[in-house]
Amino acid sequence: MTVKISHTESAKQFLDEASGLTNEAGNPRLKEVINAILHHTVQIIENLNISPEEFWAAVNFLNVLGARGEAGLLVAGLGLEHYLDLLLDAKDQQAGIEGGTPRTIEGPLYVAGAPMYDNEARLDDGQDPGTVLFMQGRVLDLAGQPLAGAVVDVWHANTHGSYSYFDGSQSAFNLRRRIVTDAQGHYRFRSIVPSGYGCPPDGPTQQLLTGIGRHGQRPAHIHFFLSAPGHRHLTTQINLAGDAYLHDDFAYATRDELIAEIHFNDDPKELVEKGLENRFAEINFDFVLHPSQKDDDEECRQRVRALEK
Ligand code: MBD
Ligand code: FE
Repeated sequence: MTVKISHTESAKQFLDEASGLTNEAGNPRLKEVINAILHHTVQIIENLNISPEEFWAAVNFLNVLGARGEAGLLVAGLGLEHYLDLLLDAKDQQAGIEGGTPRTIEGPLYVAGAPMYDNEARLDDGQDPGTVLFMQGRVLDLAGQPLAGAVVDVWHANTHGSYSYFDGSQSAFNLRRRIVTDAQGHYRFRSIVPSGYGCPPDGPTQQLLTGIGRHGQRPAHIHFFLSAPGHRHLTTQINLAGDAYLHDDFAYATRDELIAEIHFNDDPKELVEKGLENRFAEINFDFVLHPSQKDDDEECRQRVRALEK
């Protein structure tokens, strides 16, 4: 037998009280959000006949999720972060904004404050024996004109698929840099070819994904924040062509326009020129930014994420 009470006046009053709507203190926006969460939650409990055992299993899951620092991983894996992109895309479409490099998810592994360089930088600290990667390109406006002084904030994983800061064994800001474009809008960097990411196999996110019959793997990718005066901040990634998970990303970030060809080069003359012994990889990729519509869409909003350990 299913009993439902969430539609009753007394239940509504109770949830108003529990979300602080009946008091004068606190933050009105927070009250509104908490009230909606409570209403949706009790409806799920009623509609799906959630048992006390299931309820406490969920509470325990949240504790483990927090203790392991995986909340950001779960929202990516459940597609909620991609959903934010779909919503922003729909808003753009409605406003007639089109073209440019598409956005895709930020992911939970950005760290603010990476070292800043003019025009070019080396991202890796030389400790990872991965394939050397040279990536270069330009930042352009919608008319194809170069954007000088644009900031390319780049971050990616090492050959184990781990990110500095979150992986305490890497040096500070390894594989994280900000590069300012030159007068022709050029940026370039040397790094190593990243590997794809896999959710920690013993963690709560993978446990949940396994429970719904899914894997927790991402294709090899490189993250970017792009910003330039008078232009809209862009959060995006490139996904490396040829990866087995390219079209099977657990976080749904791959977009056709963001697939980057990677060329492996073992030309002896070029190896000598570059002072390298083994074959290296090259990626060329240009980014196209929209003009900013409002004052506040040039910068990325604050992120609650530590700068230093
Ligand atoms: C990543 O590297 C990532 O980019 C996302 C979205 C989720 C987990 C790991
Ligand atoms: Fe990533």
